Amino acid sequence: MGFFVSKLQDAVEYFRESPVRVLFLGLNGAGKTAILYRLKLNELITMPPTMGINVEIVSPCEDLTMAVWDVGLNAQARPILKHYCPGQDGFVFVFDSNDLTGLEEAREIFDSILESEAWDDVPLVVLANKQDLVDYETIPAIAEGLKLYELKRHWHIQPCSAATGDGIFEGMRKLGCMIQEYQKRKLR
Ligand SMILES: Nc1nc2c(ncn2[C@@H]2O[C@H](COP(=O)(O)OP(=O)(O)OP(=O)(O)O)[C@@H](O)[C@H]2O)c(=O)[nH]1
Ligand SMILES: [Mg+2]
Repeated sequence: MGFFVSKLQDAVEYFRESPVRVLFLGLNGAGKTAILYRLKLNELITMPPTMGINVEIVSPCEDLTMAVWDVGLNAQARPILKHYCPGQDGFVFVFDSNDLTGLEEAREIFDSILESEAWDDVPLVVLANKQDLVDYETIPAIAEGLKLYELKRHWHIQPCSAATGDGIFEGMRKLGCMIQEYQKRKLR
């Protein structure tokens, strides 16, 4: 029991001091990089399509530091995606809520990534981005299209907009809590 409590304390300390590793994935143009820089600078920064990886340390709230890997998903990158999975503590899938025609392609990428055993039970947050551009409820359609209800892992879907900032910090704080729970489960 004493050993377990001390392990738990170590995990909480580790979580406070070291950045947790989070991987951002999603179709091209979904808004991954815009979200990353909204988190980092709290403004909308427009960047060219990502040709490699952006890595930034961000702090969505006190006591939570994340090393975010934003991977550009061009055709060459897709086959090697699974190599980014090992060692990640959380996984964010960014989806453009204003383009529901992308759901099928997104689901294919989603399936190919989730096949990787390296994901274990790593928690997932889906950021339903670009909510500033839609005037109807898109969350049920996105959850259905990505078949989130069939997943066996812990997941959460968060409406958000990198343009206005709405929902971004909430989504990442939720992911932080889910990662903390995940790390506790791993110690049991
Ligand atoms: N209106 C609106 N535009 C957004 C939002 N998020 C991103 N954008 C715009 O969408 C475009 C693509 O955003 P990026 O962040 O570059 O998308 P990405 O997912 O990083 O794309 P790749 O690097 O090609 O994979 C840019 O013009 C952004 O300014 C949003 O919430 N609302
Ligand atoms: Mg990008």
